[in-house]
Amino acid sequence: MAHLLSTSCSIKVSTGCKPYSLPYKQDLSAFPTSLTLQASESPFTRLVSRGEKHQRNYTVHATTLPVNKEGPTQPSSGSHQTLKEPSKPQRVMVIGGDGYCGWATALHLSNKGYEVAIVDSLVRRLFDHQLGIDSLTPIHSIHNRLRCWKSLTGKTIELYIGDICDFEFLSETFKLFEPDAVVHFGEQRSAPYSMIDRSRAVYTQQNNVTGTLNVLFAIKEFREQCHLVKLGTMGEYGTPNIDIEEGYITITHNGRTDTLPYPKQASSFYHLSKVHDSNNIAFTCKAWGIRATDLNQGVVYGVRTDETEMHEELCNRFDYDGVFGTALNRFCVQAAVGHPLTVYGKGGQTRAFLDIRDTVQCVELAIANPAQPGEFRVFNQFTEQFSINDLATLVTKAGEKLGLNVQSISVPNPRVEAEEHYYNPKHTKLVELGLKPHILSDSLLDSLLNFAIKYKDRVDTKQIMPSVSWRKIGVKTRTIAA
Ligand code: NAD
Ligand code: USQ
Repeated sequence: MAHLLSTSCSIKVSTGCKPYSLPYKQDLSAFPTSLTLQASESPFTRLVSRGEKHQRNYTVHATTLPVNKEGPTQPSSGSHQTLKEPSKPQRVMVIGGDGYCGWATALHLSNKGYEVAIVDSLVRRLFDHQLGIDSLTPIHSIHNRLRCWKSLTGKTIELYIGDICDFEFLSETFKLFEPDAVVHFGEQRSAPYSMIDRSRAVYTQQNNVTGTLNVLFAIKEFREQCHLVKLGTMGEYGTPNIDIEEGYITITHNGRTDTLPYPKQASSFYHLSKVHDSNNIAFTCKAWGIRATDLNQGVVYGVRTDETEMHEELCNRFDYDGVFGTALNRFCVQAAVGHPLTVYGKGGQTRAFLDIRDTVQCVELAIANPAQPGEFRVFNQFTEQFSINDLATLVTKAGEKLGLNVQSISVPNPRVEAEEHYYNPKHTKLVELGLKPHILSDSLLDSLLNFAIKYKDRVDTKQIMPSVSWRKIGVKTRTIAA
């Protein structure tokens, strides 16, 4: 599929931008950029939007190597750090670095002294165009973002634009950048998107599973010692009626005992793609000695990190629509615009959550404390758990304090999931490595709500109600493009 999707494109990005210092309103469009694109038809055109042509698989090697003055965070005590030169900044490739978690992480790692390269196909921006949705926050082009970062900090983040399903492209990026660690965020990450219709279900699994397989092969072929830090999801486990362990469970059966991968019960084609990834990674750790950390992340909320706050042009995306928006972020936007909070079904669904500032912290901890060769390490990456009803109550109270009139409605659940269930996942391993969680406090909810209020004029309220049904997959609704 990757080859079928290939197009021949090249982009030249001039790096001759004038340095500038902190002002918020500076217009970066003044910096010269020269683009040359050639694109050919591909099946992907049919997959996500008819009648449009897209650019796929173009490669950019935009910048020269950075000169960093600080070293990265050192491993916490008790870790099994085995890198040869731990004091030297490591080279970290952030796949999916233009997305919500990836952008914040790339900046954070760059700020901490790592040499960072972003690899991204920008396909997420394309999904937004095709579905007619947009981030609550205005987001700048990846080129402007990186120029802004360089101007503010003097640090360069390399940029490779292309599809990791194209192994030729990925190989080139590995050979050019020579990563010590790869943080892999680069997947189609929306459960509702994967449940729109057959083509999106197939696309999600092909994109995610093939992309991850290619990363594994690239590590094996070009960077054997490279540590893979892969973003998985808490949704891989489902909602079993027993405690959820971190990756493995010890079972005694018919008098014999073994420690086995924890059973997986994912509940969307997206979540299933993560299960398939985990199996492929576990196998290659065993077979080829790959070192890997699977971060089973909960639902992320928030938008600000120390780095994205430094300038408006570094602002992260914030999804609130019914396809890409996630529970708490959506509720804050709904409260800000006076839309009732959309509790699906009974609202007893309980999930694990974390602040985006903890996402970047956890990834840094995983990189600084790498897995051993051959080790498939699993961390449950979240800080707290809430039911959807809990979240609705918290947002209602916080909204009222700000003078908002917040109501909730029970929306017929578009998903197939337990609406009342036991939920007790463990999450101690990242804390043992030094994670200092940001807890969902009143003041944090306040600031999230104020943030949503600041941008409320950009909200398209037509995008708020869920438009994808697990049971009626393939039935077109008014908000989904053909
Ligand atoms: P996102 O959609 O904002 O970003 C994903 C990025 O990956 C996009 O920039 C996209 O263009 C890129 N991408 C996708 N397929 C690619 C490919 N084949 N080649 C190159 N680039 C590709 O998603 P996010 O919210 O930042 O999530 C990042 C990762 O974290 C995902 O793997 C997701 O499953 C996981 N995760 C996210 C959350 C959450 O709440 N956002 C929670 C748990 C896990
Ligand atoms: N929900 C509502 N109302 C809403 C939105 C969601 O009740 O308006 C409910 C859903 O039914 C579900 C729960 O909230 O029970 C979580 O849904 P979500 O959309 O916030 O998150 P989910 O689809 O699970 O996916 C998100 C990210 C995904 C990541 C996952 C982590 O999009 O990339 O893998 O969170 S986890 O949930 O732990 O699997």
